[in-house]
Amino acid sequence: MSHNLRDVKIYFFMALDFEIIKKEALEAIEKAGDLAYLEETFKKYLGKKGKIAEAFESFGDLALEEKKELGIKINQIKKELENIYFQKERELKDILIKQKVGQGSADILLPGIKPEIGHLHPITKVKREAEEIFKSMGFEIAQGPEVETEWYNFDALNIPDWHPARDMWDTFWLRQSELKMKNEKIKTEGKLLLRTHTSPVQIRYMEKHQPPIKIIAPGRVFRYEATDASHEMQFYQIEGLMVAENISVANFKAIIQAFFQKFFDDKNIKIRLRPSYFPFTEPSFEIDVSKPDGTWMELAGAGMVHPSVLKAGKIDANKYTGFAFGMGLDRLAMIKYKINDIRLFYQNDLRFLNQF
Ligand code: FA5
Repeated sequence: MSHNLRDVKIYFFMALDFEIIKKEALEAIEKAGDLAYLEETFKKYLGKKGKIAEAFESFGDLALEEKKELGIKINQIKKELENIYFQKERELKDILIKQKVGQGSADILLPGIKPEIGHLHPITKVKREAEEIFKSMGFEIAQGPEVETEWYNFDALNIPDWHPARDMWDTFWLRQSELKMKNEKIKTEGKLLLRTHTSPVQIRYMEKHQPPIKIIAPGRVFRYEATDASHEMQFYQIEGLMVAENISVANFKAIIQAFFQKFFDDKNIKIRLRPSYFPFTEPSFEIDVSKPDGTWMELAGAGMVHPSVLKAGKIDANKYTGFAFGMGLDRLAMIKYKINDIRLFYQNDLRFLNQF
């Protein structure tokens, strides 16, 4: 490769020039006492119209070989200067922060801004509290599906389709075609519906377990009925079932009383049992709890499990007896939190929900 003497000379002079610029720039960066001066220095040497860029332009007519070498050299110098520039910038910023903290304009002891986190819905709270109390009394938690068959929701609970008691539970029936259900199931268990109460869980559990049985089954239920201050179309119940030898109404009374005392944290809470009718219990009663204003609110239906129901659950009705109850969780929450309209729970109004 042949080197033209003129180009070699220019190369050396220019390389020297860059070394001088570099030295100058380093001194200026080193000297910088604040960020503004540092930025100026950057512009002066490393900016688009800075000294390095200017010098770069001036070797336009240099031979290719020398041009290349000079380019490599300049890039090295630029990198070196940039690194030193950024290091200096960090140092100056640190000094600035320390000064500000010292002057008290940034109080590092102030508590930070808390991120907003959600909280439990009042019904969920009440559900969990009720579960804990029943668990402490030895009950296990069972579950069943919200989409039920006619058999579990009605027939197995001693309510065949001709029975007038079906009218007690206005029902959302599901269209079979929409559900792609197997016809075999319809033949044996009847049409599908949204469960109107949690009582079908009793049957589902008894089919798989023999006494002693002591369960609760909390969950959502649905009724095709008009809403008002104490009735929703969709609400929560908590079912209870205890089956063993020699279970009597006295056992039920003791347990439900203990539950209410704990739940309302009041040893003198007043409850009353009213005679009632459910096809799946005999005798049956309704449980009312006294509200703070002295009036009564119906909280649960209950009774001694009907022998036909034990049979449907494959349990020997001659040997075992049991009690069952179905309590409205929403109504429990209404009394606990003094809420006079059940519909508030489902409107998702944050002004209401934020109170819990
Ligand atoms: C039943 O649903 C029976 N399955 C209860 C039962 C279980 C009886 C086991 C015997 C043995 P009832 O329809 O009364 O019963 O409802 C029970 C409770 O659910 C009521 O006491 C009430 O607290 C609540 N409840 C009923 N309907 C509504 C409604 N539309 N909105 C809110 N809560 C309701």
